[in-house]
Amino acid sequence: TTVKSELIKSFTSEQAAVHHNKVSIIGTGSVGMACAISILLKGLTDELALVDADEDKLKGETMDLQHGSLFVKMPTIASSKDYLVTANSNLVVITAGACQEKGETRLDLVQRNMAIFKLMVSNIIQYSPRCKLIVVSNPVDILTYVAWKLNEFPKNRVIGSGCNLDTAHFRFSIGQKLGIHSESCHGWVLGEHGDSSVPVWSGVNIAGVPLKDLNSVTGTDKDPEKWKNVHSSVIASAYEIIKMKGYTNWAIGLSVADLTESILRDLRRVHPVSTIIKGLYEINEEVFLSLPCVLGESGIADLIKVKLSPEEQAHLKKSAETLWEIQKQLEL
Ligand code: 6V0
Repeated sequence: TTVKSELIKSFTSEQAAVHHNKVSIIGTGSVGMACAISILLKGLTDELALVDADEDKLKGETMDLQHGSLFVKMPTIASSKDYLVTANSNLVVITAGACQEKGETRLDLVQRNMAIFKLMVSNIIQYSPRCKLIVVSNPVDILTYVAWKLNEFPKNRVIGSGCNLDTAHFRFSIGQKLGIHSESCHGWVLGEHGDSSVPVWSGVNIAGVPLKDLNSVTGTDKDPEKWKNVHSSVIASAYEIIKMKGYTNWAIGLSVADLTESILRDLRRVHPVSTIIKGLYEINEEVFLSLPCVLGESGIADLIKVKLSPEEQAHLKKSAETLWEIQKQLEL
């Protein structure tokens, strides 16, 4: 006899483990783990699987998380280098990727990440053919395209985290200027994640009051209040944070958990995420840019047709052309 057999009387041998809300995270770096903890704390999943190429890091992160089980309602947390651990996932979040090396061009980095994605995405699909994918790794719009293109994944199930973070930061900064919580400051940053994102100033409003109705030059160079700087700081801050702490992770983790909630709970909330934009806004290239998307259990269920100014539309078109210049050189 053992202590366990003395203490516990076995009641059934039936395996009842039917998981409906399994989430897998590929890459247990700073971003992957911020996604993991944010998803766990929201209680969104009944099984979490982690995958990383670095086995020591993977094991260390998994054990560290598991030891906190006492304090939150932690589901099963499994991890392995082998993608079998991700089998039957409802949602897979990709945060793995190579970092830009000294002297390496953006194209070289994309090409290197593409090789990683090729293997990763085919493994994910093999074990979870019905899953939704959220791509976080950078350059996110191009890698979302790669994930879609390589495997002919249905377009509704490949989602780039895109401008979800940029928009959250934009709304936070508007809130800081007004003394109002971000949730009540409405506005959208669309297009390419990062340096060339497009703030849609015409839509920025608080309680239905558009800031542009109060001053028509809001967001332009002519504005004496310089609201435009709100967007410039969205672009600059990633570099600033990386300079100070080496990486960014908390806000992206929280924002991915918010997307996860809409998908797993089939909420049909609207988020600015990266999707194939071909055929809209006179864009004819197969590129992924952020638009307001309705997210639910099918992934991207619908798109919202935002009315853009001619300048905003031209800006999107230019981003599309820039991305396509890179994408057409990729050896898929
Ligand atoms: P990190 O801390 O270097 O983590 C990356 C992880 O990926 C490491 O643990 C690696 O071991 C792992 N990895 C590398 N190759 C493979 C592979 N082939 N298979 C499995 N695992 C692998 O980076 P960090 O977590 O800081 O960032 C991850 C990615 O997120 C980067 O590409 C960032 O640029 C990107 N971000 C995207 C944001 C967005 O808004 N879309 C925001 C922040 C960061």
